[in-house]
This record gives sequence, C-alpha cells and structure tokens, in this order.
Amino acid sequence: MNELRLKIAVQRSGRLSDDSVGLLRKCGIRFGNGMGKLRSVAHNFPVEILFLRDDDIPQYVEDHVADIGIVGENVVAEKRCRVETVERLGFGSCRLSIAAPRAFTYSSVADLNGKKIATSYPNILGDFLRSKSVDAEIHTISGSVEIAPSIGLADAVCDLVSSGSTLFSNGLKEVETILRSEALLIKSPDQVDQKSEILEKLLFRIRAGKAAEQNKYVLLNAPNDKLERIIEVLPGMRSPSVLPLAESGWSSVHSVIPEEDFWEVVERLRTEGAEGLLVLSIDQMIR
Ligand code: PRT
Ligand code: ZN
Repeated sequence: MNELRLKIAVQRSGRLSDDSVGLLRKCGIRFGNGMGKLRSVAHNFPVEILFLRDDDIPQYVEDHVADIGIVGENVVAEKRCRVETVERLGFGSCRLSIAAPRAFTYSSVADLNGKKIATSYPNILGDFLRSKSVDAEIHTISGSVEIAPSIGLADAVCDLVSSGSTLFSNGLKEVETILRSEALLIKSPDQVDQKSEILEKLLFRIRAGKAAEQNKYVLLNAPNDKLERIIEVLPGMRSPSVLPLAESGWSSVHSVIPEEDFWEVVERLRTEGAEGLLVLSIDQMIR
C-alpha cells in the first residue's frame, strides 16, 4: 500500500531554492536533493519534495499535483491560480516596481499615460494601471526586462527589485512600487483532508523555527538589589527565570527577547547594572 505523503513543490534552481530546502531541513526533514533530481522522498517524515520551475508551482498546487508549494508572492499574484496562503515565510523579499530611464521626468503615475512598459508581470501591472486609470501599453517579455528602454523596446519597465543595483546599472530609476513580495507557503483551498494532519505537523515545525529566528536568548548576572529594574526592561515570553549565583547577593537572569530590539534592550540592561551578558541564538521556539 502507498504511504500517505504530503507533496511539497519547491523551486528547483533559483533564488528561492536554498532557503526553501533549508526551511524543510530546519524542520528536521531529511531528504536527498542531488543534482538533476526532480523528486525526493523524505526518509523520516511523510513528505515528498518536487523540484520545479517557480512559475509552474501555483498551477501544480491548484491541480493537486503538489499539495503545497513554496513560491514568491509575485508569482502567485501574477498566475491567478486558485490557491491560498498558509504561511508567509520571510525570505525571498523583493518588490515589483515600475522604473523609468533617469532622464524621464516623473511626477505622478499619470506620466505613464501613452507610454510602453515592458514586463514579465502583465496581470499585476494591468491591474495597477487600471486602478490608477492610466492608459499605457504593456509589452510582455520573459526576461532581461531591464534592458528594454536602452534598446528602444519600451519607455519604462515593471520588474522585481531587491538591492536596486540592476536598475541603477541600466540607467533606470524606480518610480512606483506596486507589490511587496516574500516567499509564501501555498495550498489549494480544497486540499485533501487526510493530508491536513501532516500539514499541521509541518506548520508547527515551521512556526517554531520562525519564532526562534525572531528571538534571542539572553543570560546575565546582576546584584539582587538591581533585579527589579532589570526585570522591568526584559520583555520575555513570561517573567524571566532568576537563579541564585554561588556568590551571595547575586543572581543569574535568563530571558527571551525579540531580535528586532535586542541591541536596545541589551544597552538598557547594562545601564541598569547587568553584567556578564550572553546573547544566544535559539534553534526552535515553541510557545
Ligand atoms: O527558473 P525559474 O523559473 O524557477 O526561476 P526564475 O529565474 O523565474 O526566478 P528567480 O530564481 O530569479 O527568482 C525566484 C523568486 O525570487 C522570484 O519570483 C521572487 O519572488 C524572488 N526574488 C527576490 C527575486 C529577487 N529577489 C530579484 N532580485 N527574483 C528576481 N530578482 C531579479 C530581478 O528580476 C532583477 O533582474 O534580480 C534583479 C534585481 O535585483 P537587484 O538586487 O539588482 O535589485
Ligand atoms: Zn520563473
């Protein structure tokens, strides 16, 4: 009898591949991803990984060829397949923007009226232009969009941007951001029920890893008369653990602090008299 397995589609080779595979490995799932492989069955968790082109992932999920997929929000928005977001994954961040040659005088989106815009995202761009009542011509091309203005193919482009260096080196400036994107975990709205238990287990692990990445574990020593002020500074999951040190009158305080403001918290802890601070990364965090 065939073992019931959740099929997960990930990008085979590209910007999301390493992070997608890394995420599954961080969930403790062991599988091979040898060169040229299209499919891999995990050894220790009921999942099968399908390695595909990112553009195909939403359709494969809609068609139940894969049960879930990891793909950029930009691709999901463009493909308009019947899929829903299960989790935002926090990697593969970029934005879809309109850019024009530096010499183009741009003051508002109305300046795009009558212009030709090259893009690989005609659906998203079309919706945006309609929503702004702009009448521009969309020229769909599948790659190297950034060179379109310099070869006379278009007046502007609509493309993905992360650092902005591709636009810069092609003499373009970003004039409108139309979508902010990150990798998503998607599924079909009518997913097979028997597999939802496996998905729940996987999600539990993904969320534990995500929470861990967003927090740090902090240990410090403090004289007992300063403990009250120090504890006030610590946000923590609940109240911090306080353990007596061998040296009388001193304690060790352990707590969890959000990654985004840990430097500020650490500075305040020092001001309040904390010593011997250790800040550690957390591997998994289950609330
Ligand atoms: O072969 P396959 O079809 O699977 O891959 P692909 O070539 O279509 O996609 P790939 O691997 O380039 O990107 C996969 C996904 O990564 C995208 O769908 C986005 O969700 C995400 N992502 C994040 C990006 C970028 N950042 C990005 N910077 N995708 C593309 N770019 C390109 C952009 O198109 C432009 O050419 O990088 C250039 C701009 O980068 P900066 O840093 O110079 O601004
Ligand atoms: Zn692609």
